[in-house]
Amino acid sequence: MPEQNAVVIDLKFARSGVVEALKGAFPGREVIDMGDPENAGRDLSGVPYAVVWKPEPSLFDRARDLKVIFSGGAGVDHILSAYTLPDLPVVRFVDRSLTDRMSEWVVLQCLTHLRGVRAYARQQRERVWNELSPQPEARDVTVGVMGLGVLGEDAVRKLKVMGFDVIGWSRRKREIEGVETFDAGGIDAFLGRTDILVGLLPLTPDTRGLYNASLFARLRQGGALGGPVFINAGRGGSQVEADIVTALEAGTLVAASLDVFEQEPLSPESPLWGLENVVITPHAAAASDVSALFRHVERQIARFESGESLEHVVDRAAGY
Ligand code: NDP
Ligand code: OXD
Repeated sequence: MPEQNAVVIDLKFARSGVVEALKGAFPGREVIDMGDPENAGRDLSGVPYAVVWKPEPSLFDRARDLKVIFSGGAGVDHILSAYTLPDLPVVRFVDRSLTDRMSEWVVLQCLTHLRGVRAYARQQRERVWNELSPQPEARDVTVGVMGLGVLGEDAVRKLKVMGFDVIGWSRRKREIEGVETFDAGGIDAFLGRTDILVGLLPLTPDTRGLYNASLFARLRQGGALGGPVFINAGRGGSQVEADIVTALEAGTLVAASLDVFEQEPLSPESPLWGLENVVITPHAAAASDVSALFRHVERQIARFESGESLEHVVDRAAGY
């Protein structure tokens, strides 16, 4: 039987990153790495902690004495929706490195659309010297961020530093200095002001399919970029890709940047690949730094074992 304070790891991340990060992690504890074939048949009874990203479905039956489940990422839909979980605390990954990476991606995408990066790349391929005008400034563009949690709030602050006019929307009203915010009921007012929509929402029953034709039609038409832009790095299940394609073709949207998709990997058949005004990244906006993840889990276990409350515990009823 494993030691009483063991940690089981089932992370479907790049294997080399997990192996490297495990060196020296969890000092004084037995670590059972399910990525190691030698552990395939291990008895997991008595193990109190699991660190998981898309774990094997049988894990929660086998590790029946778990006390805390740690998500390998900020999102928890990968576990809440796919398994019948024991009634235990689920802790999400919150870390500076992940937050910084996400804000880099969001700011990059907003600037890409503001500064016509796609159009200049096309001109360069065609050896065309042509200055695009007019050249709107960030202050002429309102970025509406949906989801004002750890990631949304940081993105809002960094977009403001770049000069964008930034507004935000979340389920409950959030106060962020210098930013107009809207709660769930204020969605129409929020959308009607938004030129670039940034999705940083978790996937829950309430947010599934939210980014659809009806929502795109309520964004501010016209505006400094010629029409609305849609950017999503939350979850692909919140978007209706057929509606994105139709909106782009009809001009209801003028451009998009997508890091997440209804089905991942995105099918080679998806029409999104072929659209000039769409930026596609392969769910790479903010990868988890595995060493930082293990340090975060170590800190939370230390709190738990000394009787302090765990941080970043998921509200299982709300789904995030
Ligand atoms: P948080 O839990 O900190 O924030 C979630 C935000 O979404 C909160 O502001 C919350 O509102 C809001 N929200 C949730 N449900 C609704 C709803 N129905 N209507 C309106 N607002 C809602 O999460 P994070 O900021 O840490 O992460 C957000 C998501 O980003 C993750 O769940 C994950 O899916 C995704 N992600 C993607 C990555 C990538 O690489 N593409 C990397 C990491 C995360 P309230 O403030 O009222 O609670
Ligand atoms: C996460 C992700 O949720 O990488 O952390 O998607």
